Amino acid sequence: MRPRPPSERDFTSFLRSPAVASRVGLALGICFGLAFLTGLYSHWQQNPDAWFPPPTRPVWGYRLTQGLHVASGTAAIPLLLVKLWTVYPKLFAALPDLRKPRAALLNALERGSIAVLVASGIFMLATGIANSAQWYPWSFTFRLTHYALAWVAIGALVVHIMVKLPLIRGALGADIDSTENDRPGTAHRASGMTRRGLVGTAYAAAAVAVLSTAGATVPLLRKVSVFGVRSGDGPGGIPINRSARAARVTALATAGDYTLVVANGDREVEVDLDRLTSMRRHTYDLPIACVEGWSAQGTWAGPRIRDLMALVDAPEGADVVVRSLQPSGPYTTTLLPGNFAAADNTLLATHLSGERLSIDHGFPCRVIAPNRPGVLQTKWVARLEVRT
Ligand SMILES: Nc1nc2c(c(=O)[nH]1)N[C@H]1C(S)=C(S)[C@@H](COP(=O)(O)O)O[C@H]1N2
Ligand SMILES: [Mo]
Repeated sequence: MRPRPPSERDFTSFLRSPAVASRVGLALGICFGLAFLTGLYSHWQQNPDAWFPPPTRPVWGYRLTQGLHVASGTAAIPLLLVKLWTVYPKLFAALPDLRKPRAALLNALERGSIAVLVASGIFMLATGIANSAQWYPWSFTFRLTHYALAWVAIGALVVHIMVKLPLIRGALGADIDSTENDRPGTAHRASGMTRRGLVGTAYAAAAVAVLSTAGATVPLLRKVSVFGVRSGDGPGGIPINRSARAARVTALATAGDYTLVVANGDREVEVDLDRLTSMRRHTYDLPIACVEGWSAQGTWAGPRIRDLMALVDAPEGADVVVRSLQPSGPYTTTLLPGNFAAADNTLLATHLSGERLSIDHGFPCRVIAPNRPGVLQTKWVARLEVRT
């Protein structure tokens, strides 16, 4: 006998039902929506040419939004797996009658949006997870690709929800064990697991996934966070993202003749180490909040960027370009929008936890500004200049 492809009716489990799919799907949709919004915010934060700059307050803002971004993406992984398992038989559903164009069109739209949604959704979660583990096994730029595909995924999700709305409403409105929305061929014998059990397990798996990674940003969870990518160890209680050695900056950062250059057009002032550390020092508790999801609070001290820019009579509120001693790499030049450059708590930190900054945290000095992605907290600063 020739084997035949499976048909929808071969899948008889009553767990694979709209009742389960809509409940798990609702949670998944919330995760995708939250990840999308917090992702847009992060993208805006990192875009130096944004129409208007992000606010400098609350200082923990980015720590919260990026923590939520990574947590919602993490929670989405088990939910997506359960959702795909639940709806898998629909892949083998009979094709619509082409003599009914309206139904055929809707069906094509439905299948097309699902294909795009599944592919882009898996891409988003896979690249996100790899990124939060600091693994970049690709040659495209992560941020732009992750951002572009986010629009594709959210667009496909909106189409999917619109097409399915009547079924979603019916399934969510009815009791979870109601059979009225079930696929044809569903068997109603009790099997080992109930629908409630499966949905509860999916939610619990999502919660476990979040708790086992969230210690990277919530210190209280560190003990249960067995898969947390960052421990929270490191000088001054702050993890080290890229070490001085990895950035090939050790010799330059420890050179005896180091001077910081502050520039406003042609006007330049050289600030040597003695002068830098004898300037009026301010102390603030501010987090480093990495886009990869980990974050940690530190007690930073150093001169205000504002006071340094005043040495060259920079206009108040001017944008400042920050250049690192680091010879190459994506974070060697960053932009401090004027509102950040002018803020009281934007420092060129020379100290962490009362001690001189360690080489891996950016010795001789680094930018620490409130409510900013970690990637913009430039280490081993060589030059501050007014943007022209
Ligand atoms: N010059 C330079 N600055 C940098 C980086 C870098 O690679 N080079 N990494 C950034 C990133 S991604 C983060 S999260 C923070 C981490 O700072 P930390 O290593 O002191 O924790 O530094 C930022 N500053
Ligand atoms: Mo980072």
